[in-house]
Amino acid sequence: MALSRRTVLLSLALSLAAVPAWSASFLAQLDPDKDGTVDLAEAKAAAGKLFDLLDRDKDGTLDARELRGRMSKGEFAAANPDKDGTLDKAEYLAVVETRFRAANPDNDGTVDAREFATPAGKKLLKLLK
Ligand SMILES: [Ca+2]
Ligand SMILES: [Ca+2]
Ligand SMILES: [Ca+2]
Ligand SMILES: [Ca+2]
Repeated sequence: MALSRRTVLLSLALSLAAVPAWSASFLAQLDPDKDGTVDLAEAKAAAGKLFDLLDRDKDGTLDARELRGRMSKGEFAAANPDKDGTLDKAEYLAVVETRFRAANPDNDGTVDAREFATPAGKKLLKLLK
């Protein structure tokens, strides 16, 4: 009896831990001020961290290989107006800003959970984590 009750409590604890995955792990990284939404400054901060993480050779730029599918060829070309074959951080953050605006159709300055679930929101997310 005690065992099954313990099992129930354990699975309850596990499901409780799983439910706030959005707010706890997902938003915890993207939403340091914990207001439940991601503003442009937060998006850029997260994108900057991801940029450094993806820049394996630490040359300060991302090439298509380092981006590993986060952008299509066409998107990469559009994001790289100087055509040097790589994205520097400014170019990367410019794409983040464009995608942020696309993901925020209500223009309230933030992307919330509902907006992140849209195709535009998912595209933005690819550059944030
Ligand atoms: Ca926030
Ligand atoms: Ca690099
Ligand atoms: Ca470039
Ligand atoms: Ca919004």
